Amino acid sequence: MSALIVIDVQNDFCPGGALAVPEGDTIVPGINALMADADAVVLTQDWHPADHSSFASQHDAKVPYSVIDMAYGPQVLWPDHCVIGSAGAAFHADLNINRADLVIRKGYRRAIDSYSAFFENDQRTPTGLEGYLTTRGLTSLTLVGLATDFCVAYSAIDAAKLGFDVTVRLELCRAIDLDGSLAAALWDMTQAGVALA
Ligand code: VGL
Ligand code: ZN
Repeated sequence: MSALIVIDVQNDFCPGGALAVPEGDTIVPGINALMADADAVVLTQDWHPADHSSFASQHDAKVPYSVIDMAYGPQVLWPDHCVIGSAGAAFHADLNINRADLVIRKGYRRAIDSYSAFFENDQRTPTGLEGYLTTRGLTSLTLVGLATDFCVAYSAIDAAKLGFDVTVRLELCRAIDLDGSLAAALWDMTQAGVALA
């Protein structure tokens, strides 16, 4: 059984949003079309408290897109984005959210960011998605969404490590691409056994 996992198709990651991914909105019609073929559809939603530690605004003299050391390792600092309950955190208005069986939120703990839909950035704290998919017998996963080089890649790599059969549909993803992060993410996904289509 197959699940379509739609990563973070939220207003803040689309043009005009706080952390806009170029062309982030252009993938929405194709994602909606792909939902028809899936046995299950899961949406993820980046969901941060206003004082989240991944926001540059929470650190003295730090600018967005710089990197700091957190307790769990290096962390990129972002513009404030996807604040709980805000319009920016809402799904893109054209995304077919009614088709979703599950919405999984992530990044709601102040001290830990969470790119992956499976584990937070400490690589240990689970979101619960593995258990949901496993108990429903959903072993084959297709991932699409935003951003290719952060939340999509981290989710795909964790899924492959957990033993799921994983395909990323690159034409239905868009990247932030900071300092070669897209090329690195494509390489890391391939190394982890993720199929790139
Ligand atoms: C994401 C940066 C910060 C993503 C989320 O969805 O790729 N990137 N939070
Ligand atoms: Zn975030």
